[in-house]
Amino acid sequence: MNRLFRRLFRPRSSFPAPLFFRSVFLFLLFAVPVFTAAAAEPAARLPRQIVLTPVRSYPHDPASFCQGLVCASEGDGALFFYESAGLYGRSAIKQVALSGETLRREELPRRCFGEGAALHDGKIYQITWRENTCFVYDTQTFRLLKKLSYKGEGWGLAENGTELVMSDGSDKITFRDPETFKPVRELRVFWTNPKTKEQIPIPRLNELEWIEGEIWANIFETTKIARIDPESGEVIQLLDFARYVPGECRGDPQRVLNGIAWDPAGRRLFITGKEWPVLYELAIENDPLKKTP
Ligand SMILES: [Ca+2]
Repeated sequence: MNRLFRRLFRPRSSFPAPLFFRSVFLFLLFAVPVFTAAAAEPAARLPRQIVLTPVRSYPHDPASFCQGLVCASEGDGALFFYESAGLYGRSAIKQVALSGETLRREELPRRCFGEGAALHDGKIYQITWRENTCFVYDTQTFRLLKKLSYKGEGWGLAENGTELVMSDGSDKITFRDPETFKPVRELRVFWTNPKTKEQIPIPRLNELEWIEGEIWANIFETTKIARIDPESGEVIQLLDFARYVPGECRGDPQRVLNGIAWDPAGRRLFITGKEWPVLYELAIENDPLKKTP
């Protein structure tokens, strides 16, 4: 290749090929591979309308006031969860097996109300409702590494690979620096009325999950999860989980849907709720990224 470049960029007098052929060669050399690479990119996004199907259910501790749920896996690939539990005097960060068994548990101070949790760079981040504190733990030992502070309420937490993504009960999503917890940017979440094109704010965003380049947020005291475009804030789809609310929790304003976790390797969605006795695994029926065996 070096010889080829030297020949191409030799002084004109010693290069016999006309300028036209040199231009064509350069186009083929640089532009074509770029176009080919772009064309070979897999579809990175889920369809605008996805369909979810239940796969199976697992036990969930009915004493756990689930405020945040995130998937993780052992070295052997076995999946488990980190779960943040809320309420004053009952808040904790937990490692929970798929069977529902609590494998590890660290209590929060009694003055703290646990909220969303996320994993980033081998650490668990757990925010609190009105205590303006994010606890950061080592994933292996649950040792408290540091405490970060922020203004306002803490509701849901997720991460997008480089930033933490946080809700505060309004229609606002805040992207934060994982080192300092300082806000990087904000997003307002809205739904566009298809008839009037009016943009309607969607408040009470709660537990979050980052799924295939989208923010998924459950809307407090409803059975709905919004799929949100993280660039514009527009709601792509509202998914309704009313059929999954356990009989004993129906009509109870406390025991609502409030746990969303995504397993990117198995492409599995897990949902549960506050003091729900069950956790569901669901699959995306029309998932373009799911490899068929
Ligand atoms: Ca989550």
